[in-house]
Amino acid sequence: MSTQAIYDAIMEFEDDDVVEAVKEAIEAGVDSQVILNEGLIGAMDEVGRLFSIGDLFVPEMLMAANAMKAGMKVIKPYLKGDDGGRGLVVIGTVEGDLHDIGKNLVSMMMESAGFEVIDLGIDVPAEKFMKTARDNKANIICLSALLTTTMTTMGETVEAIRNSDLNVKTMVGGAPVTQEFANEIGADGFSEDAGEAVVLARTLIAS
Ligand code: B1M
Repeated sequence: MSTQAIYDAIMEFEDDDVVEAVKEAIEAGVDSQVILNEGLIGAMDEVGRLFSIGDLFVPEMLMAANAMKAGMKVIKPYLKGDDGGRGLVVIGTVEGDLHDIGKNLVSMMMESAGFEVIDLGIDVPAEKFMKTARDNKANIICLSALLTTTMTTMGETVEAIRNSDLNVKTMVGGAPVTQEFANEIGADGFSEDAGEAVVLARTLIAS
């Protein structure tokens, strides 16, 4: 069984069909990472491409995002965890940025890997990241940004954390974020995707 039905249902913004297609794929034994990467994320990449060339608009992008979220709810319990994760992670999308699908995915994968996760949601100011980390003695703050404009905010947030008295590592990610950018802003780590984020978090905590 392929993941085409999942992909198609997202492209048609049909939340119920996405849920059904994901359930069918799981029942047919398709690997959860394949469902995620080929079906769910694959469709969102295409939505982004169509938006870039003016074939889709914001309301449609939002409907696709909601359809993807419906699918993510179904797949959440099947994302493979292991017993490697220990520690507390505070995660959020930086101030000015409303994208949360990738951040939610990182959050889910961290939880499945055994980390305790406090998810602050979207549009999160630096002060809120720092207060939450301080109040909960977090090991890592994870920042997500999807817009080139909010990469600046990400840099400012990392700087504020570094200039504070907090003993916490910072990890950054999101489609426009790169390792070079992470180095430039002084983040402790960068990960390309949610799976890599788990491995990196474990390494940072051990270091
Ligand atoms: Co927006 N949007 N959007 N959007 N949107 C992008 C990002 C864009 C690339 C589309 C495009 O032009 N092709 C473009 C940004 C261009 C740029 O900055 N250069 C864009 C734009 C322009 C905008 C608006 C400005 C549009 C407008 O209003 N004119 C507006 C901005 C609103 C704001 O934030 N202030 C806007 C709005 C929206 C919606 C609200 C409609 C919706 C978001 C809904 C939601 O998230 N709840 C939306 C969507 C859906 C997208 C696209 C199509 C899909 C994003 C997504 O969910 N991808 C996106 C195009 C694209 O990226 N292909 C686009 C799937 C997700 C799993 O991937 O988030 O990259 P991603 O996460 C990955 C990795 O990046 C990584 O792990 C995940 C994979 O495992 N990762 C991390 C992410 N965060 C991490 C944190 C970590 C580690 C890894 O911590 C350590």
